[in-house]
Amino acid sequence: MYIITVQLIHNKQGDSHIMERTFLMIKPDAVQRNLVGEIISRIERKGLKLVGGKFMTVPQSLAEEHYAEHTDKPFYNKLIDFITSAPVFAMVVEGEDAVNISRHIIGKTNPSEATPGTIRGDLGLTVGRNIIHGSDSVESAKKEINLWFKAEELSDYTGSREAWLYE
Ligand code: DAT
Ligand code: MG
Repeated sequence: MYIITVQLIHNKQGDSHIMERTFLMIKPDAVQRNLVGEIISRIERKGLKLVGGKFMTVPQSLAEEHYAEHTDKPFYNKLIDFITSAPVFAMVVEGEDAVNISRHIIGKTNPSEATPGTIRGDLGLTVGRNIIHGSDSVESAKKEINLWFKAEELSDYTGSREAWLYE
C-alpha cells in the first residue's frame, strides 16, 4: 500500500503549510552505545512527531535495497556488513519541512566535519560509524518509508502541542 509522505495542512486562519514525513534509522553503533533514548529525545525536542518506530535486525536484502545507490562505492560492502551486524531502531517522523530539518539536526555525513550541536557532531567520530541515517530528499523519504514500513505500522494523529509548534 502506498504511504502518504507530504500533506497540505490548513490552520484556522486559512494559512497552509506542508507537512512531510521522513525516514530515520538509528544505526547499530548508536544502539550498542545506548544512545537510542538520547537521539529520540533530540528529535522529539525539536518538535518532530514520531508516527512509527521499530527495533529490528536488518535483513541483508533490505540493507541492499536501502543502500542501492551506493552499490559501486568502495565502502559498500563494509556499509552493508555494518548495518546488518546488530539491531537498529527505524522511525518515521512528521513535521513541517521534516526532511530538511532532520538532515540539519543529524549533521554532515562525516562526524569529523559535522557541526557540534548536531547528532553526528556531538556523538560520532568516524564516517563508518555515524550514528543515524536520515532520508536526503522528499523523494528518498517516500521510497524509504515504503521500503521499511507497512501503512498499518504508521499512526495518523494530531499532536496536542501542534498549536505551539506551527502558526
Ligand atoms: P548520508 O548517510 O549522510 O546520507 P551517504 O548517503 O553519502 O551519506 O552515505 C551513506 C552511508 O555510507 C553514510 O551514512 C556512511 C557511509 N559512507 C559514506 N561515505 C563514506 C566513506 N567515504 N567511507 C566510508 N563510509 C562512507
Ligand atoms: Mg544518504
